[in-house]
Amino acid sequence: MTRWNFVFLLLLLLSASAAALEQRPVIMARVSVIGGEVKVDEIGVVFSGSESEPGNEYIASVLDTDMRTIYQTQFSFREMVPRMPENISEEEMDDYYDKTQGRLEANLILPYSEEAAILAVGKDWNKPIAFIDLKSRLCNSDGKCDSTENYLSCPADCPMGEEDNYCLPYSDSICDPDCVAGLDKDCVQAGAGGGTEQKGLSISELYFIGVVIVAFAIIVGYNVVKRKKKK
Ligand SMILES: [Ca+2]
Ligand SMILES: [Ca+2]
Repeated sequence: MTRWNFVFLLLLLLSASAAALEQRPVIMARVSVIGGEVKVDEIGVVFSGSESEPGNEYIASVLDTDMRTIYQTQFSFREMVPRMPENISEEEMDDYYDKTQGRLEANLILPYSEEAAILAVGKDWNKPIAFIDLKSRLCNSDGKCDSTENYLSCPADCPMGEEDNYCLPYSDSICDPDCVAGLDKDCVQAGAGGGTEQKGLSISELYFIGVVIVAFAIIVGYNVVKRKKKK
């Protein structure tokens, strides 16, 4: 291998690993089956570089409102051994076993698209056993930020400056109240409770704006004087 080939290979490897780590918006959904009923227990859109666990028993399809497939992947359910709650009576224990025995679970990571409307789950791609409504969970457009919505999936209901339990530390002049003050540079500490608030303009920013205004005034003034002299 020549030296340049080696350098090229190294660059290729570096870019491949960077791509593997790249964060993209995904739908994270915890799907469970109890007594044949398929449910979504938790769902939300987050930035992530992870993939679904590999499997081949079931097919998950993300469909748009016209039932066209946007994305399809294979997965398997795992049998879950639920954690027993503490201080539980015998009666409650029977009830608990009935509810949780044979419970299957899968964590799906599906690429997010605004078109995503339905999650279909089944053993055959053309015979789904469950249709789960994604739209109403990820963005129901009712003007209220619900627990399964956030800025990524529903900016209309969860605007950037309001709490949605998901920190996006963008330098966008808006303090994301879900971030601590150091993480989102647009936030400052508010009181001793660890809360944050929107940062005002800093001294250096005010100074910069002042300099720009003065420079602008000088240029305008200079041109006015020059024009007057010409007349
Ligand atoms: Ca909502
Ligand atoms: Ca911000």
